[in-house]
Amino acid sequence: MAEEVILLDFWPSPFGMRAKIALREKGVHFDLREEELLSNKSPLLLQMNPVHKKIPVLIHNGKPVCESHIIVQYIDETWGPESPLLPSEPHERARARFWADYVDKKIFPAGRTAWRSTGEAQEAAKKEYIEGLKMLEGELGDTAYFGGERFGFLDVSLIPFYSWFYAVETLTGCSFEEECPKLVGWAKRCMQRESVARSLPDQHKVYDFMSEVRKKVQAQ
Ligand SMILES: N[C@@H](CCC(=O)N[C@@H](CS)C(=O)NCC(=O)O)C(=O)O
Repeated sequence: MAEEVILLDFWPSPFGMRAKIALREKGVHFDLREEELLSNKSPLLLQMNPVHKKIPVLIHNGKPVCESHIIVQYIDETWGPESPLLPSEPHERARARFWADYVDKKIFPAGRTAWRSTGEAQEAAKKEYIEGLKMLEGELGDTAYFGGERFGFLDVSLIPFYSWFYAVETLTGCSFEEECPKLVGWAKRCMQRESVARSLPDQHKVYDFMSEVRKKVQAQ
């Protein structure tokens, strides 16, 4: 029986990007459905993720999987066992999951506050964002990817945020190349992978989107 794989997405979402990268790493064909997230969530999204009503949602043969890290792990367990994203050794797996959780708890909220706010709030969030990225840069060390020589789970978790770098730099006045050059080198290496290059939107398009959201947030 032919498999049906649908991904409910919203193009600037780093969470959606994770799912797209993982599917492309595994060579899975999927039907990408763009949601009108800000104005009109589809009945399918509300039916498939009634708890959070958020994208991404992966629908595999009619069954939904929600939450980006859970989706990436599901993809890893379902397809392409010859090219795993999570390491096989339990402690290495735990380490990858720990830092991926750190990305969601520290990197995402600090970055979001940095580009949406102004003044002292922006400065504090920018500092936190840069500190968080430096921490991850230390974790990367001198290896090609977070998992060593292989592109893996933590790379998938973090690389979407590279598409936000230009917007965050422009809206907050900082340079990631100066602050964390090794991490930027890692990001450029990831961008050479087709799975990543096809899944990350143009940084200028992200900037235009964020500038519009920012105007709305600040007018409230
Ligand atoms: N923890 C979730 C976060 C997903 C998320 O925040 N999705 C946003 C788009 S970036 C969304 O669907 N927002 C719609 C809403 O909040 O109503 C994950 O990892 O998938």
